[in-house]
Amino acid sequence: MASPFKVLFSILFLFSILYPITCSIPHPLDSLTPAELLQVRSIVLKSYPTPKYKLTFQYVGLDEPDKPVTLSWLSNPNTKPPPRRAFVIIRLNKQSHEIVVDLSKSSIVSDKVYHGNGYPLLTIEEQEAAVDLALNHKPFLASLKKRGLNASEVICSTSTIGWFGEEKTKRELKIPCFYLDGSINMYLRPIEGISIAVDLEEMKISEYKDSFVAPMPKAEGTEYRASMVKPPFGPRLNGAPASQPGKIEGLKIDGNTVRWANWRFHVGFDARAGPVISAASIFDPEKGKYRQVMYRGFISELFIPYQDPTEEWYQVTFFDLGEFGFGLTAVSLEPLNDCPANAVFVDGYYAGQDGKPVQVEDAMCIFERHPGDIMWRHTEAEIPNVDIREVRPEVSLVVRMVATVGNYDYVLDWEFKPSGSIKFGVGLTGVLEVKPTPYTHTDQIKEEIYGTLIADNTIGVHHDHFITYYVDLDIDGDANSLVKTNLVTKRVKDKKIPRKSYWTVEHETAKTEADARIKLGSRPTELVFVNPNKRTKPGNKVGYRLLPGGASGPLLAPDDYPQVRAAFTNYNVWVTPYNKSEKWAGGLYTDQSHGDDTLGVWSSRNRDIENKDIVLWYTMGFHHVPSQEDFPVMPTLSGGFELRPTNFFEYNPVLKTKPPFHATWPNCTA
Ligand SMILES: [Cu+2]
Repeated sequence: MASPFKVLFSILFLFSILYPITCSIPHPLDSLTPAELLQVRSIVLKSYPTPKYKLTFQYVGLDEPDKPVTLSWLSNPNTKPPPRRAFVIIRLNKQSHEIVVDLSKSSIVSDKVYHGNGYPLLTIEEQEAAVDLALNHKPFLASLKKRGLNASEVICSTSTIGWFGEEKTKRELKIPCFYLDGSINMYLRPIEGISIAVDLEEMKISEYKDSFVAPMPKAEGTEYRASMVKPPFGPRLNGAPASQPGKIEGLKIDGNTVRWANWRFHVGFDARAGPVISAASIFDPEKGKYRQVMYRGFISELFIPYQDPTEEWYQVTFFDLGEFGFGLTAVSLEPLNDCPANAVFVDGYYAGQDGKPVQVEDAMCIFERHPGDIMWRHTEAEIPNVDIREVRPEVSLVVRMVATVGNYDYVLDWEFKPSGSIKFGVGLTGVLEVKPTPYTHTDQIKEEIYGTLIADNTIGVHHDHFITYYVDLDIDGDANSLVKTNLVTKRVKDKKIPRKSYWTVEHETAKTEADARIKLGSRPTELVFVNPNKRTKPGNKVGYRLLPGGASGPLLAPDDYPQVRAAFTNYNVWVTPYNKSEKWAGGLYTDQSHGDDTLGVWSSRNRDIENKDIVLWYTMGFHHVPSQEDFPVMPTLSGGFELRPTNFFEYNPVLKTKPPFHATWPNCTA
């Protein structure tokens, strides 16, 4: 029998390895806690008591302190943190109210009615209520009967309606419906030809049309559950090598501040953005201190215009963050499969429509990635009688969240490398949005079908995914500039030299916002964000450069309504001066927005951006021509970009990393 001490010790040990998270002093950028969400609710309801007022909480999030206040606290975290405030959007009497709540004083600081275009984030509850209305709508039940469909096998979802030049708009949703009947892959079984709209303010059906009966794609072949798929099977794949669950040597999570290797950063969770990374700094052993890299980074918008301009489909132009929210659609991660064994899991909280906190268990994971790559190496074979081989394996720390927005799953990774790089990764997987068709073979098709015939009676509709990141870089301080390092070809002037040409660099500092609207790939340029006030010993300006991923731009006409609303995708790179209110590239009120509050509009003010506190907006784009491999569930398609130190350190920052301790390699010849 184990001694009580040993048992206690074992429990404590287990606790310490499973929970490297400790609580400490609050950080000014901490997301609102469940207790704070409840406090916000009670403060707002005190002003608008029920049942007299019928209000809904559309968004509740941290109203972050002004940046100088946070920076001042970060430079001396032992001082009292600034007062906690919340930013709230409620709907009340068909109006959007913007309310700022001071939690320390339990009071409302401001309460303004928004009179502009567009509507706030949709709540999950109002979407569910809209779906329920449709499912109980008698004409809809009659339409199902006419098609011979069993109502108990019908599942409905929600679809936003966009804006197409209407002078007056109503807060409405469309309700697309699907037929299970032998499948759980509902999105591949749409009931086409029926249009249902719901007025969210009146909470009633505002339009019902049954225009035509379309074929129903078959259920066969749509299964993806391991327990249900039929042979022939693929190979059984190996899992990652075993490691202790939740155990990462050297990882320390203090409240929401993560320390690992030479990195320190703060992790937050927002109903709209999902993960928010703040105050990312890297330790410089030569300077003996942490140096700032990024003040705040998050995904600002995700625009998905479908390319089928027919009556039934033209409205399908989603803005997933501003309409549905990445935090609201965050899903619980599955240990070992969504995240490796060493992962530490973090819950997320948002306010439900009634203002009460909703928990997303294991919404984010933090894990060490061992990709099997080489961080750096060199074999020196030229020196006689000396055997030199130095190798360091690559290792990084990843913060991951998955947002499942209806049919699509987005894997969002923030990866920190000891070399100083930050990699921003997105993986697209899940189920395609499809349209039924009578066709079963491409030879039958004599018309434009706006997609690919990916299975019998099933068109995977063409679409794009444009993901826009907000990255407030503070390279070694907040005054930064964008320097375009243009690579230019020169002729050799010296006639005695047989070489005719070479390339060199010409530096061009972006003075105003117009200089920093960049379509990637148009010319050979390195985009370097520098602190012009800090130089290395040899005199280079300290900086970070952007390593873009595959770049795509919009293909819609600039005057097309969805593109006017998504003008922030017109360039892959924009740089704006920091402005606390400019966070959401498609505008704060994105649902049915008119494009009058986008990054494109802010940038047209052409403000100074040289040696200023600046923000990088990066848009990665995917043009998605569906293929059969995307059916019935799509293998992950990945994209991303990287910010990499460039003359930030005096020399290779991972030169002196110590090689890891490896488990003894089995010696088969012994
Ligand atoms: Cu896609």
